[in-house]
Amino acid sequence: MSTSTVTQPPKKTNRIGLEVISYRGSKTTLCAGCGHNSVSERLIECFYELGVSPYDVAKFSGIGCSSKSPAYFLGLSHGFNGVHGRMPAIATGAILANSKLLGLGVTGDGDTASIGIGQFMHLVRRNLPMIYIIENNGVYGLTKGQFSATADLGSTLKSGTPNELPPFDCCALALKWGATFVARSFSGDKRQLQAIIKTAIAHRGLSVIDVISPCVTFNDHDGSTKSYSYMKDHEEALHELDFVPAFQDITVDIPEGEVMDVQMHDGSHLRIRKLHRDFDPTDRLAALGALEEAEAKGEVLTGVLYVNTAKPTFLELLNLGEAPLGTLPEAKVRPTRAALDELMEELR
Ligand SMILES: Cc1ncc(C[n+]2csc(CCOP(=O)(O)OP(=O)(O)O)c2C)c(N)n1
Ligand code: SF4
Ligand SMILES: [Mg+2]
Repeated sequence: MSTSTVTQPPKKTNRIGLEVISYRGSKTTLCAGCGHNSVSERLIECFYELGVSPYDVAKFSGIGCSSKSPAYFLGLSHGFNGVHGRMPAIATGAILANSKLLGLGVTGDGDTASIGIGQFMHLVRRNLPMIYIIENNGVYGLTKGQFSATADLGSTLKSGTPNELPPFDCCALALKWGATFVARSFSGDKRQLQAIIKTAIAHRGLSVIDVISPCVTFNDHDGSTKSYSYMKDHEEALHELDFVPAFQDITVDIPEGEVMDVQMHDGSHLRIRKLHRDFDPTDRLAALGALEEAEAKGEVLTGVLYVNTAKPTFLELLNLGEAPLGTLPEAKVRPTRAALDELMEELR
């Protein structure tokens, strides 16, 4: 009697030997078609393709459908679901305690621009090294679709009620407050969003990514400016983006002509193929101007708006050193009895 052995094809793994399943999370409970689900998919792909260890990532969020989404990707990573709008404070504490972690914040437009605007402002000002993704649908999806502070003037609720307050543009605000990486994308633009997330992973500093991410249940109707059909008609891509990781040979295949390469801290490259615009993503004023111009035309400008690799991060400003605070022995982080007594004497 002959025996035959069935050989299984080798499992596909990334450069650190992990399969894509190691980057997935639990099954989504968000509505089918919600833009936030596409963002989760892109995060899984980008972290897998770049071979980032999921054990080195710390996910942070607040409250909202968007803030639930970290449960649906990078299930092996650390995670903290904070109070509504207060994720930046938690992320700041965690990254200060362990600067070796790659911080990944996922939040909503309500979480960031309504209740959390003050926290967002200080996070940007400090240039804390982390990725900060705003899944922007213009409404509070989780609490049944009220307008958020990013809802456009004249945009309507499902009931037809128009928004009468001017919106906050999170990219323009981040640029004003000194952000070092600012980008906007659309959850339906797979290629562009992938290139932006990969560049943000390579950036040392705060990366603000505002992703228009339609809420199919409460804000995907004709009067909405954050719907799939509106975005299809009004998205204006600044440029075609490509990301070349440091571990790939970057000397090959650099096309001639209208191409600009921005080198990131780790040696990776953000490669920009200019379309019809002569846009320089290292010019902050030009980025602000382009946003204003697009708003006046009713366009949604997407792409990498600004990159600054020179500004120090919050960790560098604090001169924290290489070893994470959380790993230092007690003798280094706790004043001695004698030092405390001396201090008390001085205060008498
Ligand atoms: C302190 C506090 N205030 C209000 C709420 C109610 N609440 C929960 S989620 C949410 C808005 C979420 O909107 P967004 O951040 O845009 O997320 P989305 O659901 O649209 O993804 C609000 C107001 C809360 N949970 N906590
Ligand atoms: S209510 Fe809106 S934001 Fe929330 S999961 Fe459904 S589609 Fe997404
Ligand atoms: Mg929202």
